[in-house]
Amino acid sequence: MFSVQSSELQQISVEDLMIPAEKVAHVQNQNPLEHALLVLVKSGYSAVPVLNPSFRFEGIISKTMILDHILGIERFEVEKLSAATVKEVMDRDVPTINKKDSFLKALKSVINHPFVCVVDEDGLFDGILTRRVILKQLNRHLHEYNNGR
Ligand code: 4BW
Ligand code: 4BW
Repeated sequence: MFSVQSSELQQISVEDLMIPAEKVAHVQNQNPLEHALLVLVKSGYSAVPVLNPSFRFEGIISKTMILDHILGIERFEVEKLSAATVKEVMDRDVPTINKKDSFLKALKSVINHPFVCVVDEDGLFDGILTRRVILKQLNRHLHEYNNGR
């Protein structure tokens, strides 16, 4: 049987698979919601990381969180987009991972989240690890295993 434990997957760390910070769309905690919505719509992503001005990871913000925040009784109260900032709406309760963590930990972390932020010991943002990259890697190993039999 295919064993994740016994394969070369054990040699791979988060660092080998992550999308580095400079390629990740992000917003700052002090940005108005309007700016965050613009970044989300223009980038095409459903959610992006939130950083503070010193590049420390704070949480994530999604289109759904923003729309939920501006939803009134009968209409979307779009004027709230300039009145509120990202830090009032973002989700802080999200797991993070370290670039030295193993493939197995990475695999587990993306079961419940489409992406997980990679953060160092000082809380600085290193990048993200996506479900796509993890599944691609797993798929490659499954094919290599099957072809080798
Ligand atoms: O612009 C895109 N390019 C490509 N190649 N694929 C995309 C793009 N936008 C979406 N996708 C695909 C990916 O397979 O749709 C999936 C869901 O996107 P999402 O969640 O709902 O916007 C993508 O899956 P994924 O690559 O595993 O990424 C999971 C989530 O990670 C995305 C988004 O919230 C975040 N993300 C990915 N790359 C990012 C990013 N956030 C900021 N900057 C990036 N470069
Ligand atoms: O209500 C939720 N509960 C849990 N446990 N996780 C949730 C929930 N809402 C979102 N999530 C998480 C999941 O990891 O955020 C991801 C992105 O949600 P999305 O895309 O942008 O609404 C969720 O990833 P997923 O479970 O792999 O689901 C991927 C996409 O499939 C969702 C949504 O478009 C669709 N989907 C999943 N379950 C659905 C559903 N659509 C309708 N009904 C469902 N029960």
